[in-house]
Amino acid sequence: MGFDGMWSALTGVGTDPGGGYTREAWSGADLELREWFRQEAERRGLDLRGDRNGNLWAWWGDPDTRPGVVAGSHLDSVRQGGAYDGPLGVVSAFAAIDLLRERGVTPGVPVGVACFTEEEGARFGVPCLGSRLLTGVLEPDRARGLTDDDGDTLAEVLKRAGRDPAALGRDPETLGHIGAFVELHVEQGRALDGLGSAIGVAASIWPHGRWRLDFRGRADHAGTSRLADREDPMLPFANAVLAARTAAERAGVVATVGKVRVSPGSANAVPGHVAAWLDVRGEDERAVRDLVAEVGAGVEVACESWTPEVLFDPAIAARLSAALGDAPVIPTAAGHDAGILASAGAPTAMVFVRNPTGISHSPEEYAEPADCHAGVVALADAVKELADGLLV
Ligand code: HGY
Ligand code: MN
Ligand code: MN
Repeated sequence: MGFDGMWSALTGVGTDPGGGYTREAWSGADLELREWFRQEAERRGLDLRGDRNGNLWAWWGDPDTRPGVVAGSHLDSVRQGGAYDGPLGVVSAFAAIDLLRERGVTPGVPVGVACFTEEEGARFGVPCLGSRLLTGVLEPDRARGLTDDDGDTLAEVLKRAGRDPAALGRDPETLGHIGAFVELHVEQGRALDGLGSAIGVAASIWPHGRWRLDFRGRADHAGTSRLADREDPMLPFANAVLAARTAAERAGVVATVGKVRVSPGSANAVPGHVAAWLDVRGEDERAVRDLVAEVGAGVEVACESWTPEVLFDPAIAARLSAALGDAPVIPTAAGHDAGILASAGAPTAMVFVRNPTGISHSPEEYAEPADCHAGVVALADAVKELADGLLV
């Protein structure tokens, strides 16, 4: 089944009545997507391996004999997210293997398709959960204790999915299979559109992090409590949101509060507690950290995830740019499993596909079919280029 067939098979999975897709890790939608991945691997005679952290790998050739080239991404999404962020990379990886086979190319090293679990961190709060566990940058005990909005821990959810949470942890054997990794991803911005290029190559990922802010007050009656007597946590919360935006504009970084939890959440009660999540990113790590320190002054702040700047190997980026018709080499402010693998020392690259809307984490995220097909060709060329690099 070529790109279009695979793509259409996914379009009905995890659709959200509010729009877009909600495909959270270990949800029903995720289990459907995992089954899709298994079928596509089987259809191609690939050796399907699930690792201890819930990531999926489908191999053409045996990576136990020698490390190979892996292409992949993720299938989970943010809530009411777009169709392309993640799945475009996984579908394109299977289609790239098809294209290499149609060309009669035998890469000379094993070629794998990877699907990382909980890349968005939309359920358990830590993005790139699967690749962080794989590479050992996330402690398994912390991971097991992460909770979703229902208060279920990752350990409990894994058990319900028939998996052993005790198995979580750094996986040197699986890591050893990766001679090189390349992630194709829809661009989450409009740089390629502005450059008139369907394909791009990643130069870097900005440093970025996610912090939880807790504002505590005293629940009270919305009508009978005097304003002077109130300890309303909504006020310092509101000030923090406005302060984050002002500081971000001043520092040339971006700051977002996209998730807030108010408790108890009655329309006729002053809340007792407000929890909010602050996402801050910027080219300059110092500016990012200074913003968090400023906005978090006097507030309970907990860092839930931090990703230092990722500079992809410039030699690999240049080689791929040349192999892909002098594709532009551009930075991104979006985090990716490729960034985690690069930080762990794996030779890694990213290939971007033009997004004419520039919008992502939204149903408006888009890539033209012709650009998606160009992405498959680019990914196949990138895999072959990286495989040749492993053979020298
Ligand atoms: O949030 C991000 O940067 C990515 O889309 N997970
Ligand atoms: Mn993504
Ligand atoms: Mn994303």
